[in-house]
Amino acid sequence: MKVAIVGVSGAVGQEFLRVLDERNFPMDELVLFGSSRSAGRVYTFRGKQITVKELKHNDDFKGIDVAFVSAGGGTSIEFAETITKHGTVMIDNSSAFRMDNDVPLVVPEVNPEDALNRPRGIIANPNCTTIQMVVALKAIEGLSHIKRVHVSTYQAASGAGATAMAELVKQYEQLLKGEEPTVEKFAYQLAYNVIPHVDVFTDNGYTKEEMKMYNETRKIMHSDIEVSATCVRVPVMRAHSEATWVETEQPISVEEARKAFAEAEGVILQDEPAKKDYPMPLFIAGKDPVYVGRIRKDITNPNGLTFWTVSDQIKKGAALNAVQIAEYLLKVKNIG
Ligand code: 11C
Repeated sequence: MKVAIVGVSGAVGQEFLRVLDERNFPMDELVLFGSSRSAGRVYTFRGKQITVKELKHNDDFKGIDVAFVSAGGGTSIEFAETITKHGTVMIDNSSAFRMDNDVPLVVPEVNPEDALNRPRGIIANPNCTTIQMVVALKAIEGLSHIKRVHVSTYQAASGAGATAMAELVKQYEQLLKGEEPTVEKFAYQLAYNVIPHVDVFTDNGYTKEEMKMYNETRKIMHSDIEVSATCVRVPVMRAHSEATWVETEQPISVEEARKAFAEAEGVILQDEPAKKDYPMPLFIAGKDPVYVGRIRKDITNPNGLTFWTVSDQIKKGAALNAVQIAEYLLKVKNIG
């Protein structure tokens, strides 16, 4: 196995290094790519020093089995042909190809087989808020078809990248010193604030992030499910949280839901509110699963159930999900 990471210097790129190592991903060689700015940097992987190559339109991907790409949509679009033309499977973290009919959009706990049908050699990794939601929804869908979801997200700074995380830290430091905070990555100061605005607004009043949750969920779940989202940026470093209300065809009891979550792949049930035990981003940053708690009947709807999820945005929301896709392809002997 020969593996590449494209965009290795970014927050997700760095997480790819950690996740591949942590999971003992089988490989003979790792090749790192970046922009002209990060070319020449050296990263250590499994005790070996690897120099970042500049991503260029050449034959550098010849012989590479799988490329984990996280360098923004523009780079993905520009380099997809260069990356895939010799048979490399491109697992793309950007939103560039997610809704294309000939590109599968995959969460291994939900629709792994979709990864096998990839006419363009590209598999898209969904948006981080969608990933954690569909992992949880899969458990409920197994009990009764989900007709409708309302979801409100509490998204960490990490979703906007490493520089945004640094900006949040800097804002607190500046405010403590009585200085004017730097505001570059977010619409407003995020420290001591929440911002109901992630990505750009679309014509229907929802943001692109909110519409991704609508469209991507339907594609991944192969479902007519309706999703109405409000996406909010909160001053948290790297795990996203979501408050979710689902309406199912048949009523589901809290006990049934708890059992389904406890047995679901990729889910940890953390739901003992009387003991103040529920998932929180502070304690879940750096962890793999999607944590589910605060499960209760929706008092406004007999077919409604509501719960709270938290998952690390850079891990399950990005790098880990992509590596799990590659692990699935290896398991079914589809690559390597
Ligand atoms: C955020 N969810 O938290 C975004 C980041 O479509 O891959 C990921 C955007 C995407 O800002």
